[in-house]
Amino acid sequence: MYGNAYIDPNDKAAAMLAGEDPQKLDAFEKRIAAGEKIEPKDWMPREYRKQLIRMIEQHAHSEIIGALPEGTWITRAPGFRRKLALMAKVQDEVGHAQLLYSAAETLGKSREAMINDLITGKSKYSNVFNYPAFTWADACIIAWLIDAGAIINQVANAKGSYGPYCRALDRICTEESFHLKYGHDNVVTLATGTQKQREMVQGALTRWWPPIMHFFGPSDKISNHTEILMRWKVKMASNDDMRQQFLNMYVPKIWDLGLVLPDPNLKKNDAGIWEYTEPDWEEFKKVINGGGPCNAERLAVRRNAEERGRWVREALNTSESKYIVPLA
Ligand code: FAQ
Repeated sequence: MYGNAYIDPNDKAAAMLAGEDPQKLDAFEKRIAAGEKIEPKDWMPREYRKQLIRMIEQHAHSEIIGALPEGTWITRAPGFRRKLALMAKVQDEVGHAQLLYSAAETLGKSREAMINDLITGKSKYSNVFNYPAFTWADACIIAWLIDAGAIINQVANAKGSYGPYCRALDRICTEESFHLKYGHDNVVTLATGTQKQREMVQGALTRWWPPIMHFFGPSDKISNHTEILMRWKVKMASNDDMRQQFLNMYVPKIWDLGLVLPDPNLKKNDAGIWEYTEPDWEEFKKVINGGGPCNAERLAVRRNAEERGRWVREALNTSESKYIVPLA
């Protein structure tokens, strides 16, 4: 019961739900427990709405910012076939952002407000896209392993409770599975290629491993939102569980290619749990709060796109003929 009654200050969930109508809250939680989807016009606690906006918005930002490190490789991808495939992938990622912004809009935050929060640095987006893609192999590692991580997260969360987000995730996962195959094919080509190609892909893997370990979010011991998000089936597994799933599926594939992971403590123990060196959470915090190697550059690109596209948005939103050239 979380109405206006006495709230234990140590009970985080109770504090978040203070002031909610206990009967409505109870009915809402019963629907979630029964596996029903919550739709935009349904009653929902303020905290559920707030958490969903935060998470879906950050996810949408990650997709458009995520298009940037790979996008710079379109003109330099080796061969016409790979250029075409990369162009299609980047286009898909931007399309994912469109789906996700639309899903977040159903909760009452406008797209303009979301974009504004991104370009002013108020909103977060995935840590991984704040690192540079130095070589073609970096773009290949992103397409294989970042997409793999994204699929693990999104296939699970597509079974969650908020209808518009789950439907967007279903569509996104289908497209991501093509990206994963494309990324895997590129990495296999490099790992089974010349000495120079093998060194290039090994270098990229070594650079990307720490950000990939961070990608699933802080360890469960220090995650802020997992408890309430799992209670409401927005997140269907904890950060550590998703990280374990990723390690279980991809470490053997990486080792099969003869590649080396830069963690001497990485091993599967007798209980089937992957052990690893604790990721550097201070570095993670620095990067997600604007201090990574590419944060300033990524936001500058988005700000520029926003400025340069202003006249198009104005033209679409106006009924005046300022932008229409009269026919002679
Ligand atoms: N990066 O309490 P938790 C993709 C923040 S899509 C940055 O554990 P939560 C496709 C978190 O926001 C990739 N920040 O948070 C693609 C919170 O800060 P706040 C994106 C992170 O929400 C591929 C604080 O840390 N995917 O890659 C990260 O319960 C290739 C405390 O953390 C999604 O967004 C991070 N990695 O769990 C595109 C999926 N992790 O808000 C192009 C949906 C945590 O309190 C090329 N999101 N933080 O200031 C989720 O599943 C969850 O939000 C987690 C984090 C699992 C990311």
